[in-house]
Amino acid sequence: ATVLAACMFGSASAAELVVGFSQIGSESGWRAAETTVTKEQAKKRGVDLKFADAQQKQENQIKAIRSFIAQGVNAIFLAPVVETGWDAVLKEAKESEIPVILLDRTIKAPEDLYLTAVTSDQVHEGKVAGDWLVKTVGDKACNIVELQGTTGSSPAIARKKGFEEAIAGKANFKIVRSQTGDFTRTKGKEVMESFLKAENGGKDICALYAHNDDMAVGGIQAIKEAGLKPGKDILVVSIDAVPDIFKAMAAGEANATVELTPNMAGPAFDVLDAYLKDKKGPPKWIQTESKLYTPADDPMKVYESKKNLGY
Ligand code: GYE
Repeated sequence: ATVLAACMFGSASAAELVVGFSQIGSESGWRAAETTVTKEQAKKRGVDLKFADAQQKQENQIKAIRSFIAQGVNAIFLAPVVETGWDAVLKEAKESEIPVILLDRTIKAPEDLYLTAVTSDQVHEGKVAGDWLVKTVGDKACNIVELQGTTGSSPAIARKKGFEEAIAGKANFKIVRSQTGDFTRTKGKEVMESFLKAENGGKDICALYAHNDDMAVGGIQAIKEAGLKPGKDILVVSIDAVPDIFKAMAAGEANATVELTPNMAGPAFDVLDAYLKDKKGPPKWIQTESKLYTPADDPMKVYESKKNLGY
């Protein structure tokens, strides 16, 4: 009777927006925070969020997108694990007139296949990290080992590019080892162990550059187990600004991190609302900020402040 009355008198609440979110996985503290914030944002805005965790496999993300299309969702959020291989499934979403918004990573695909990408400037992040190292080390010889993010992902490609721009033309800086640690602590530690063994027990390594803090934290563990002092014998610079990197900084074991917010969903929902109202396409890139933190920034105070940012 209530529903009938509501329909008769038109007081039925506006149909709830249904958004399908294909999330990469929970490979890092940053990604887990992004998931938390996205669910909080959906709840706050009265959006029905259909969540799918792909365990870092692209085929699972493609399956999830197809399922969202079959469910007839109003929009899809996609954090694309790698840059390529999305054209076919995004064409299917376009044919079903379901807008797709990319979160925190970009893809190589015709721009008409997605509404916009909400991401940080990942080349800039790598450059900020490299510039910090150059300023800190000066003209001393510095052999660098690099833990890359997930192979083929936009942050891994971009953060490598930006860092190399910062050390370009500086003969005393050299990346002597570079390998993916897949953005995880476990793999980061494992690969750093192999770097240490290959570089005279780590004595020849001046700095570790990790594309995210989780791999840096794994690397710090490996450096300590090799009997060296992370943050002193081997400088540690990374990206994300997750709470645990500030604990490492407070302990003198990490030296710098570049922050990006895990709240990509807030801007994404705002753009989606505007688009559904006026069907005007937003800019293809909604850029979020990056900020350098070092031990001079009261790390434990920053650590505490991260508690209400989804961490
Ligand atoms: O830096 C890392 C996560 O795509 C920007 O993915 C994101 C990256 C982030 O695994 O922690």
